[in-house]
Amino acid sequence: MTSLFEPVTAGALHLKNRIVMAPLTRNRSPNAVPTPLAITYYAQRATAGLLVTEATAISHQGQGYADVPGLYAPEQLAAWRRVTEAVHAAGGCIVTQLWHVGRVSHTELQLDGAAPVAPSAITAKTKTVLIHDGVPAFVDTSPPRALRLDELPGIVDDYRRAAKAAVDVAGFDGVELHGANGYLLDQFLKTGSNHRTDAYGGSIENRARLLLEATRAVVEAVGGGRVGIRLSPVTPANDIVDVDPQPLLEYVVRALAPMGLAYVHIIEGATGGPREIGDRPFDYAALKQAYRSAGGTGAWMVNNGYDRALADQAVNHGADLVAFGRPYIANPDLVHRLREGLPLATGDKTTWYGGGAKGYTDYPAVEEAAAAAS
Ligand code: 8OZ
Repeated sequence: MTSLFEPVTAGALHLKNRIVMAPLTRNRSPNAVPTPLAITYYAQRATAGLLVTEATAISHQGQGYADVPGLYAPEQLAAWRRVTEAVHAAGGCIVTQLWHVGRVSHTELQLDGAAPVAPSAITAKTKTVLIHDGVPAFVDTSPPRALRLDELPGIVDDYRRAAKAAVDVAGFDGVELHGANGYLLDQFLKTGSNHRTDAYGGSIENRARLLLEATRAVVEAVGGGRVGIRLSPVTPANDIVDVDPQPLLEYVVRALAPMGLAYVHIIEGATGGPREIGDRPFDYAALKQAYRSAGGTGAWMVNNGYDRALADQAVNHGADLVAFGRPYIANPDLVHRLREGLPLATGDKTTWYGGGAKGYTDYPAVEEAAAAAS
């Protein structure tokens, strides 16, 4: 029996347990700069084997929501440096999630009010978040323009530059490419959003090209052992859909296998929703098998709706890491609570996105809660 609480190695990352804090968007970084509250927030959660930061934009063009952080300006990197130092001082390991939202954006968030960019000029039927006078509001995304072929190398360079700066300047232990949830790389992968007729559209090989080029660039920049990637084979998040996800995702993981990645992070089902969707179940075991058969040695990280029992079952069936998202909002000491079988606190949804300390850094660990009550 493998235990969730046993150490594990994921590439160059030596993790003290198999519990991962999943990336969680919190919209508390005005001007894309994390505030000192983020230092407390992540340090409070440093008992996780691995912390993955909230999705963090690799470029201004990659921004799609109000007050999400970035990795493309010196003040952003300096602010993240204080976060990574605090996490390391608390004995934690932390990677940042590299994000380009593609079409899931709004002209108000783009440089000079430009249109968001996408594989094809198809508007996502989804919402983004704008904050006016401190009040978050969900608004429709703006119609995107299709990226020109000659712009794609620049986007790959943005991934490379952000990864290098994240590790060398901001002090992260590694990076995770956000290849999931209907953002740019997923938009290229899937047929609903990619209608291109050039080398980046059409066949599976072509649709996977940008994701693989970006991953290779990031691996060259920081070493494969410090790189993870998040994929969501079937989530409908952000209006994303593919006609035939099984061969697409199996192709992707086979192509990732020789890159020596630290881990592959899979969202099973609908992000933050049901683990089973549609009438054709996705075969996650076959996906993992495709990766291993092609020589992939990275840790296999599973995510979505896990509790202690399901997580125990997953590690006993060969998952190396289990990521917990929403439970981490209100349970900074989630590892302790899972280990001891203690009840989990539920977070206040009204403070998920935007605001300050309330609903962010004010959730106590169980011991603190007990001390306050006595
Ligand atoms: C919730 C709100 C905004 C963004 C994702 C980065 O779904 C996100 C996200 C989640 O991956």
